[in-house]
Amino acid sequence: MLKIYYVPGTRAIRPVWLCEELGIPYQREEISFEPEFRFGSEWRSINPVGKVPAMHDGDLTLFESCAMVQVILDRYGDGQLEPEKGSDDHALMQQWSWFAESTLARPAGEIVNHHRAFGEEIMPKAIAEMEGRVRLCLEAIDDWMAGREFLVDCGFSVADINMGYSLHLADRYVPYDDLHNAKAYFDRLAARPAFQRAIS
Ligand SMILES: N[C@@H](CCC(=O)N[C@@H](CS)C(=O)NCC(=O)O)C(=O)O
Repeated sequence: MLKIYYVPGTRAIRPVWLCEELGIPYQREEISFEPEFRFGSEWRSINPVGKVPAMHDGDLTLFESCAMVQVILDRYGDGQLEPEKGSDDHALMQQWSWFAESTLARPAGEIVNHHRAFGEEIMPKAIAEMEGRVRLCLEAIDDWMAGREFLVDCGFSVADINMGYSLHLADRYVPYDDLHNAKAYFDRLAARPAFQRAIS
C-alpha cells in the first residue's frame, strides 16, 4: 500500500488529495515538522533535503510532491483526472502543474522560510520582492481562469490538485480576494470533499 508522510498544511496535501479524489487506498503517516526530526539521519534517508512530503510505494521512495501525484496517477489512476497523453490539454495540464510548484510555490514558500528563519529580523525588501512575484503568478491564473471552471477545459485534473495547494499556500501571505476569477476557482477547489479530507 502507498504510504504518504504527512504534515498538516504542507505539500503532502497534494498526493493525499489525489488518493482521496480517486478512492486509492493509502496510509497517511503524520510526522514531526521540527528541524530536529527533519534534519535527522532517519528522515534524511527518506527525504535527503529534510523537506516534506515523501512517499513509499513498495520499494520506490519519492520526495517531490508533484512527482508523487503523477506517479500515483500513472500507477493507479486508470486514466482518470488527466487528458489524453500527447493532446494539447495534456500539455497544458503539465504546464500548470509545473507552474504551480516551480513558479508560484517557489516565492510563496520562500516567504514562509524567511519568516521561519529570521523571525523578528525579517527583511521587508526581500519579502516585498517575493510577494511581487507571487502576485504576478496570481494575476496570470486570474486571467487564465476567466470563463473557465478548471485549468484544463476537459475538466478537473491533477493540475488543479497541484495548483490548489499552491493557491492555499499563497493565500496565507498574499491574499487575492480582488482577483475574482482566481479566488472563485480556489473556492471551487476548496469545496471539494476530497480536499477537505486531505487538509483535515
Ligand atoms: N518541491 C518540493 C518542495 C518541498 C517543500 O518545500 N516542503 C516544505 C513544506 S510544504 C518544507 O518541507 N519546508 C521546510 C524546509 O524547506 O526546510 C515538493 O514539492 O515536494
